[in-house]
Amino acid sequence: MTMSIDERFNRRSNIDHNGQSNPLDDTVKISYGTAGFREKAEVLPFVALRVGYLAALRSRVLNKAIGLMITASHNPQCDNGVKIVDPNGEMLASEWENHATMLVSIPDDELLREMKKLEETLQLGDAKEARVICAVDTRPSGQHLADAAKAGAALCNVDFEFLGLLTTPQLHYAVRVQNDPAFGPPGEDGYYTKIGTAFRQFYELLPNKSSPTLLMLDCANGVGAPKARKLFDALPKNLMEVDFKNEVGELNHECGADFVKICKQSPVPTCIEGVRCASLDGDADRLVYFYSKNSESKNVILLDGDKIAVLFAKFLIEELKEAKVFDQLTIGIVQTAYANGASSAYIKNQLGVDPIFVPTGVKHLHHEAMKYDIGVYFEANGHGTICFSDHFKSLISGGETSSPPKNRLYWFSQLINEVVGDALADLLAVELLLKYYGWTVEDWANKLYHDAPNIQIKVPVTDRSIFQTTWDETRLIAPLGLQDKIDHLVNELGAIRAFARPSGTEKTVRVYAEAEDAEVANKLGEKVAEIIRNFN
Ligand code: 16G
Ligand code: MG
Repeated sequence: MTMSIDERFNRRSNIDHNGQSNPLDDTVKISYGTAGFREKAEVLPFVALRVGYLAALRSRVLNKAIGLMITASHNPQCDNGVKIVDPNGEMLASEWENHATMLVSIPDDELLREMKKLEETLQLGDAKEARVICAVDTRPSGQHLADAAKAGAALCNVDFEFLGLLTTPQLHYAVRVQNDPAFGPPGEDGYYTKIGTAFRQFYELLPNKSSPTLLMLDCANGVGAPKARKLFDALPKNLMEVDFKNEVGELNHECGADFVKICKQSPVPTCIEGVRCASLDGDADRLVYFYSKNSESKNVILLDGDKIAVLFAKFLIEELKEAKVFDQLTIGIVQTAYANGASSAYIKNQLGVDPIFVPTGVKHLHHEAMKYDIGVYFEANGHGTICFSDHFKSLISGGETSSPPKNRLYWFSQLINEVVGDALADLLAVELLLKYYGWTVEDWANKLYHDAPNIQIKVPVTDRSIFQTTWDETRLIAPLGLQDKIDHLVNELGAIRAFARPSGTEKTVRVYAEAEDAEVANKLGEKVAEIIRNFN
């Protein structure tokens, strides 16, 4: 029986979700940011309900499964977030971000009217495949928010499938295979099967199968811990030796990819000198590597997203050249303003590809990367992946469709989670390439390029919206005069560059400074931070 929207809305009082009321006053605006809505968990139930409704609406419009991930990634444990995953496993289409922002910005008494308006404009039909697939990270608030989202989906009469704990990339995968079964085997186990098989097949093609060396894995006390264990359990024994750290404890507290990247320090517990270490973030879509040269010090040598991008791109370009298909494909390497200048120079001068720069946020990088047959994208913070076109896929399989081709390029592309940056898939890819090149983590750090000294500083601000930048985020256009001051400082100190941009996820302005000398970079960063602080 088809229920009218009034009936559905009135019935909601029977649903026990505690979440429909907007607790925010009119002065507080929250918008669908770089990675969905992110706030203190206690204000989010009404957001989860409305976003659950919107996800259901989108699934009815497209007659496909839509994903809903409840996570605040690397933010503190007390925060949470809600974001929608589109049917192909990618980020929500930008025109729907506006619907999302509008829906969560209105008071309760306008909600029904706006829902009616949306439903009228979008013309809902009979949608048998419509459903919302939801997962949560390990935050204590996750279950409650998932319940509120379920109540939201019920307002649109759409089935809600709760998959429980998953990494963000696993939820993206689940949504994609639900809508496109050819993408891989279904479910969480299907995910392990797909990337586990690709790992094993690539491993078989390695020229040198030396015994494994220890990897210390910092799991940020998050969902990556149980999921990485399951993944490694699905791999053949004796191919990897992993020491799991930070599996249980306060999420992201003094550990995890964001902490290591920003502080350039070893997470607690301190890593052992010379041992290859990797950190995941709270929802396991970011990965950085590091190692310590001196156990007495907390400082580490960092191998961030740029280093991973360069490693992947170098391998792909070499393989394409060897397979004599390099000239038949387009390759793009996408970075943001945070990419270390030395990585961009290496990509341009050594790999022969002009890097492309886009604003922060996976959606921008992914969108750009999709324009190429091979689109490698990474943010310096460790989020990234590679997109492969159909042309690439048919070229490397040489027209063979009955059995998978026996080449490294094919299995590498199968290992990569091309719908979104995936720390676990990227980790296995890095591990294989280090084996392939016969490199230690130190070789990887030293044989490609050395990072230009740099610093990132977070400056808390009361209103980040007054800080506006150019599209590529390298220059401030408002408040007027601030960029001139930054330019002046860069010149005065003889540094390379500095920029300030408002965060899309926190109430801060982020300052980045780069120079040939670490002291100069630090001094420049501090001075720019001071300018922002004084303005606030
Ligand atoms: C989110 C984005 C990440 C971006 C970061 C920037 C996704 C899935 N994640 O984590 O790409 O680097 O926000 O945060 O889009 P910021 O705006 O606070 O600097
Ligand atoms: Mg994350």
